[in-house]
Amino acid sequence: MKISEIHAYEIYDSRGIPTIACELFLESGEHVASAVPSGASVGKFEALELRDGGDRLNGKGVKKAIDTIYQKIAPQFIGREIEALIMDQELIALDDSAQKKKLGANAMLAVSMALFRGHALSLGLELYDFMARSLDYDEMTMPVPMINVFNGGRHATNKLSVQEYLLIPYGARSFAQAMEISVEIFYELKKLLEQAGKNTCTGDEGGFAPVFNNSIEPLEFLARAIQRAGYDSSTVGIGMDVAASEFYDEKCGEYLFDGKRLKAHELIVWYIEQCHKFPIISLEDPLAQEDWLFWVELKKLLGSEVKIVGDDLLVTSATRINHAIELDAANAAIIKPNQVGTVSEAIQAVLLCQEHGWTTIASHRSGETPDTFMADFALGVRANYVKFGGCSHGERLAKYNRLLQIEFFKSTLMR
Ligand code: 2PG
Ligand code: MG
Repeated sequence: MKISEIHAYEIYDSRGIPTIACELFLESGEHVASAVPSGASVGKFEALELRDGGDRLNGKGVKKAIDTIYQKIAPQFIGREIEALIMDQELIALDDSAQKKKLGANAMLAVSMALFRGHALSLGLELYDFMARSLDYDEMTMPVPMINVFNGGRHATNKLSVQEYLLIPYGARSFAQAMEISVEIFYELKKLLEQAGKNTCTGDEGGFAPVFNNSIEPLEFLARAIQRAGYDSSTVGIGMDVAASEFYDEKCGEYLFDGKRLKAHELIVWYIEQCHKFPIISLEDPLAQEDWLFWVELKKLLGSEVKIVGDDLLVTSATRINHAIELDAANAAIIKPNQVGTVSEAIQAVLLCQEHGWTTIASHRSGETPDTFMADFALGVRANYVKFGGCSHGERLAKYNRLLQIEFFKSTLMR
């Protein structure tokens, strides 16, 4: 089926920041849409977003990126038979710069996502099914959600050092049960916060964002909520996205954590202590994005029990993941297509992780739209976990709900 038109226009994400919507039309008249997410705690090595600069919308406009789609990208593909994998390679070839400076990762990803959706539609397949078939995966398993319950760091104004606290219902028998467990704990947490006189407003990713005295208090609240909801560590684990690059002082090589200046080894001791006290099973970006030696140290000390997850460290880049594999610096990777600019490169990152027995976590960004692409992506590439935010905010739940929809119809068909 041929592509007849590609359009792009400016929309706004969950923080009111402009982003790109792309619509691709097939010659049948059918069409698909995509919308690009955007991060706040952005890794130094991520592919770059093209933003307009100037006074309009605080310089965050994306009209230049939209012009790039109309002038440099769309003309390559219009009138041709849709072939997502081949066209994605052509897209990559259009910008050979290290961080996609020429076209902008936002412009590229908008089209890349639309190509995958359009190709799936042209074959009459669901997106996840199209992706799985293109990888020759015939059996699919539902990923486990990592649900954001507390927001800190750059995602809230509460001055909490740790960016995200996550509940991980890994013992659930289905995605539906995993969501049910998570929501029950979310309700308990709200009650506990209310009883403690704490604010229950939510941060950027739909987790609560009250003021805490230190980074241990949220762990205590979460552990109590898990218990009060009737669960224990055989079913539910805890994760943290520390986003440590955000509080790393590069000049002195120290971490400004909980009002103190810590050396990397002191922060590692803090992690070890918390892992002994709480059922922590995942630590994302526990150290800064260039503090490789201490990543290796932490992986040695905790890697057999805990997922040591690279996000800013790896930025979904095959080159950086390969380096981490060589050093044995982590055992899991966050996968975000907008960190590399195309869906194909994100798939390559997943395959590399899978080849080396690493865990993969398909992730949203803190600036999101209701686009559910990442839910299908996670299932199609067989990611082990998904991290789509908390049990509130429509743009977060849209993605969890998409997985519920897929699971419902798959199990209904099997019955
Ligand atoms: C992260 C992400 C998503 P941001 O650090 O993992 O939770 O945040 O999109 O702001 O980089
Ligand atoms: Mg992160």
